[in-house]
Amino acid sequence: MKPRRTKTLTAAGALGQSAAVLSLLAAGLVSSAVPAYAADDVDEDGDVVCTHTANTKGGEDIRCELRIMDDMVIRGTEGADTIVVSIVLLPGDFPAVGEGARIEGLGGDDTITVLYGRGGGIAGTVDGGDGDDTIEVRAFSSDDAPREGVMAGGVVSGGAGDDSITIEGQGPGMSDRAGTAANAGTVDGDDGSDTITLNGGTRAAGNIGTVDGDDGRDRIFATGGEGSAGNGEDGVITGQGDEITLAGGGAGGAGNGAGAKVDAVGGKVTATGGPGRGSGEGGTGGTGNAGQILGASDVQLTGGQGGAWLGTGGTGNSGTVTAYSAQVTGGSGSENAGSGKPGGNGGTGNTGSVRATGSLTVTGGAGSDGGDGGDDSGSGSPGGEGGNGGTGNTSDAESATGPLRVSGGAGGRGGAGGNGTDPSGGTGGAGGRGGNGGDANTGTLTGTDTPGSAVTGGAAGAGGRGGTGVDDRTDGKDGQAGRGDAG
Ligand SMILES: [Ca+2]
Ligand SMILES: [Ca+2]
Ligand SMILES: [Ca+2]
Repeated sequence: MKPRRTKTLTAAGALGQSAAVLSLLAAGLVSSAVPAYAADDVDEDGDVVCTHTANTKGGEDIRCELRIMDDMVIRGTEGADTIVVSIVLLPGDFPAVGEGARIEGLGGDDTITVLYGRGGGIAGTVDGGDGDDTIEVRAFSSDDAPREGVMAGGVVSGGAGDDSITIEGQGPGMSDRAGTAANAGTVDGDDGSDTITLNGGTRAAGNIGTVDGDDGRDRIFATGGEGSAGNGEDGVITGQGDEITLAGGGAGGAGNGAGAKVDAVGGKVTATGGPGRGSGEGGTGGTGNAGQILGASDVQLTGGQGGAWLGTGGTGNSGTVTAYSAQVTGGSGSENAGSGKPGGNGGTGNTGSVRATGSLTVTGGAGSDGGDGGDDSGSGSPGGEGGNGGTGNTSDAESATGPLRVSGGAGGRGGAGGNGTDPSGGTGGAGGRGGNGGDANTGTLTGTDTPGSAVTGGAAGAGGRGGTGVDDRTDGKDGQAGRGDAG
């Protein structure tokens, strides 16, 4: 196949292919602004861009192996169509569906797939139309000049019906530059109960554009790639009564990023920070919410777990939340990575502003357990210290009518001492000290006079058991329990 570039397909060029369309145009039945393609779609050189084959579902199988550009319209039928747009050749710096171009499924349960290459995904419009449509947009391959799945100005709309829309950003490519967001344009589920799934590429957010679930009980998922937010920086997600789930990627990405906004009237929002970087001394877990989450019925925010080893858990909320009920929890400390290592500290529950008209629970993250010491013929190794629990609230937490419960995180257990195994003189290692419980509150609490409210310090971690030696005199000492803080 010779390399080629599709040129602009003008109305005049299209009409040149079809005397029938020309007569419709003359009769005023077809707009010259939107060319209609009765059978095969061709460019102005006469090259076939899309082929149409009738399928057994009353629709067409439409395959387009070059990008769809400018004012070109790929239109299905009122039956169930399968439309695939894939760029076989890397065509240069152009989107798969160009600005002004449209793919329309029309009625029926259609499947529309766009596989994009170097130039990026959708700068025009993909519209499933009526029916329960499945729309998928993902990169054809990893590449060194990645773009978004839906680019700024691009639109993906499910149309009426219960649609499934899945969009993936591009991976990191051959260089170590970041990948791309799944959506930098507009994704609209439209009427019906839609499922919208956005997965960011490496170090890129799931959403930096606009997502609207629209009418119906929708489910919206936005997940960041490694080290990035699910809903990143300028991302805006709007849903009414919807279920919205945001997750940061590994290496500490936030669930909902700083500057991001979720307008979730009456819906449920879950935002979880990504786990901390997991090599060497682990990194801090990501923040659950660093942006705005407004108007939800129920909000669950959790910081990411610290990275192994020693990583601190992420903050549950550092942004602004208004909800009917909310639970905000700091991330737990890292899992210990091995013999005698200390556990990571829990993250802070809330450092931002949380206002619930009903109940509100804010909890510091749990410290993780210290690692057990290793056995040795001479002297067993000491156990590691348990991590300290995180502080519950350091800033501004308010519950208007329901109970306000604020507590520090529990300290981790100290690691057990290793055993001295030589029967003639082995000495047991000392158990590790337990982690301290976290403070409940160092900030401002409003609403603690409501029945059921409580402000409670975190529980102390238990000390580790000493290792055994050759006899009682050479057994290791048990570790001390951690200190539990008052509320
Ligand atoms: Ca259709
Ligand atoms: Ca449809
Ligand atoms: Ca829909």
